[in-house]
Amino acid sequence: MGRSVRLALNALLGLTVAMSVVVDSHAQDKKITLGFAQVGAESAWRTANTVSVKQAAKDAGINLKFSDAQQKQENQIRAIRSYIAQKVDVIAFSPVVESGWEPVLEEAKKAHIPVVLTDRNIDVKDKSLYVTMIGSDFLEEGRRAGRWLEETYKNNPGPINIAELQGTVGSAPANDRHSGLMEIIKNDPKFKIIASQSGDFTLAGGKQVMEAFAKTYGKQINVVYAHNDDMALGAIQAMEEAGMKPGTDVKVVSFDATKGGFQAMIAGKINVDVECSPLLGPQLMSAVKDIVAGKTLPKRIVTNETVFPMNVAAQVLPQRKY
Ligand code: GZL
Repeated sequence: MGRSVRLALNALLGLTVAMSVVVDSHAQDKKITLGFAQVGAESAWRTANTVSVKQAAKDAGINLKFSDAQQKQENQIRAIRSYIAQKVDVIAFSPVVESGWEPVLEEAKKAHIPVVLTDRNIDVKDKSLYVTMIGSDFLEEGRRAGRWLEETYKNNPGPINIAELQGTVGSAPANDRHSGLMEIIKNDPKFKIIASQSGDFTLAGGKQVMEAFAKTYGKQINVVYAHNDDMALGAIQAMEEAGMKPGTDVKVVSFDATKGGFQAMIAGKINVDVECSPLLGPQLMSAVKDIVAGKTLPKRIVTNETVFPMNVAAQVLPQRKY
């Protein structure tokens, strides 16, 4: 091969390498845009979750488009469609309920926009509609609460009557916190759920439902099983207005382990709080960067959590972040 041809080929190779470095660094410099469709602002947990997502996006240099669906599925679907139209790099959302997502997720798939679920899961046959689900194991949270009840009442023959304040109807946390409890107590006849109704994860909802339960069942209630702290705090108000003593006459089991839940435990009004961490922002942003970089992720990323009985609340509260 003549010298001139060799020189030309070397120059071409050098140019190609230079171009790939430019393209690659340009690709690395391109700011990732994430479209996030949040459930709403229904509870202290949700507020802390929103703060975590927004702060983590800022820390990661990710351009965040954020929407609040006010706990309505149609608003979340509308937000996801708008992110598809805006051609964001990744879509993430916390599904307000488990069903009804296939059509809009099919549209995201057709648009080649990867989807990440955070906090709550969805019930779909085609698991390729989302890359991964980052969040708590609500079934295990329910089991943890059930095990606490079994331990607390192990020397009590019963009956132990439970009034349940359920979360949003059809949501994964409400379904699974109930199922997890039932897994543990279903074979122990002394436990009986005498009342169960949704308070939609809000303080007002918990208070309203508990007012009705107190009127109908009064002193028959031994345990209030609230699917989150906001409803537990509302139920505490209702019980005190009805002359009941939450935390002593009536044991209160709650979820989330927010600062409000800890303060109620210190006041002796919540007996145990099952942790459910809203601090999912950093894990979400790391997953988004991995997806854009072409890495494969596990289908499920579970957050590690624990259970706080009231007797540790005072010493633990200073370390709590939400
Ligand atoms: C649980 C989350 C629930 C919280 C509630 O991960 O989806 O929704 O338990 C919140 O406080 O409203």
